Amino acid sequence: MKLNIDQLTDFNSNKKDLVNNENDFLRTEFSKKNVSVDAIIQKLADFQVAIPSWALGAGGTRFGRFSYGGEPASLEQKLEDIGLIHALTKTAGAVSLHIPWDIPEDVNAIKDIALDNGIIFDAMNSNTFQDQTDATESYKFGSLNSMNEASRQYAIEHNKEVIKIGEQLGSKSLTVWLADGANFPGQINFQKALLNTEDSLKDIYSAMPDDWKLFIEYKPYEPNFYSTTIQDWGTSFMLANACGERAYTLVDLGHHLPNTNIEQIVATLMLKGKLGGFHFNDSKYGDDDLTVGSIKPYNLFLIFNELVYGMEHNKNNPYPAWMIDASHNIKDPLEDLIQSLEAIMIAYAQALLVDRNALEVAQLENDTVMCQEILQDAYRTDVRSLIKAARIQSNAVVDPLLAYRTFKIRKQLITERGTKVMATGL
Ligand SMILES: [Mn+2]
Repeated sequence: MKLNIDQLTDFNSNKKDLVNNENDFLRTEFSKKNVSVDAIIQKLADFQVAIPSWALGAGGTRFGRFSYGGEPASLEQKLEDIGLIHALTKTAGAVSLHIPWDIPEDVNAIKDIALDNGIIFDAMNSNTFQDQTDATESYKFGSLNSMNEASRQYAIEHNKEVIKIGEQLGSKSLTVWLADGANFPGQINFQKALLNTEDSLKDIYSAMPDDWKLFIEYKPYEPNFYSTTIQDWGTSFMLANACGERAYTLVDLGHHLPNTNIEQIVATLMLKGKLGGFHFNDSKYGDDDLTVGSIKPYNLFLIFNELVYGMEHNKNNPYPAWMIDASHNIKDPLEDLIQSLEAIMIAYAQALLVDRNALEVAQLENDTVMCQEILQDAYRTDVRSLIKAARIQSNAVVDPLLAYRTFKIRKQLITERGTKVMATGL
């Protein structure tokens, strides 16, 4: 199914004046602080977040999976679903594919559907965390870190294959996340596992076209519960430096131990020009894959505060590749993604409102109270009308979730696809 522009325009009618009135108030308030509300609206309108192909169906836990009706059964349908979110929000103009779950049968047909929906192909994701049915080598005891040379080469070749598929689609980057690690002390030799991983990544890096980037994701635990070979940002940073200048660290919000200061990690990486990608989600205990901003919205704001500072000051850091990395076990996946995009835009808008000149002065004067006040003044501002204005400017709808329900999109998808379909890979 596809939404037409008249439906969207009708939905917005009568709402423009209200949005303008709310923003006039913010314009007056923030012009006193030399913050341009209209420049912020433009930045919000330009902001695009990639949707991963695996977030469009119902995910599961190791205990079970509960299907959601109307799930996309093919890559074509996944792109159509992202097209729906993008039409409503104009913030989801990119897809991140997962190979082998999303190998296109007809590359040109897939490119046409993406183009038709205004979607570009962002980072490609390889998969060496599970054995496929036709696999000739196993990843049970590791992939790029493996002591078994045949398994390691098999994993390297898979990544090279992913690069080839990505090239055909117009992608410009590869994200590598490894499940490699150990469940028990003594199971692996830490040094040999790390050296193998470095050698494997260098081999993959050398197979990338000159205009491609390599993103190296890290995670402290899970699926292995004793050690992970790329456990933290420092290990990822070290590996990225070993590979070369187009290799970067990727930060995933859920891949940290509780209470880790993620905003400081972001600042450190951007200072060194090595923050390449960023995955959004939220969590209470670990890699919970919950909806962005649903648990720790102030933390998300503090992280965005560093991202905004880095984007303004660290010209040696590339523009980060943004992606939502979440799994939806009980919610409608499309509604969850709309909620996630809303939370991302809110945190970004609040970070853009920070009075940076005043903050710098307060920091120099060691006025701790005022430093806190300046940040919280931005955080406590209701920025939803700015996001609405950005959406009006981009021909999206002012309230995507309400529009999704008003247009009965899930009901139509169930009618088209049935209740028992299951997305590939899930
Ligand atoms: Mn991730």
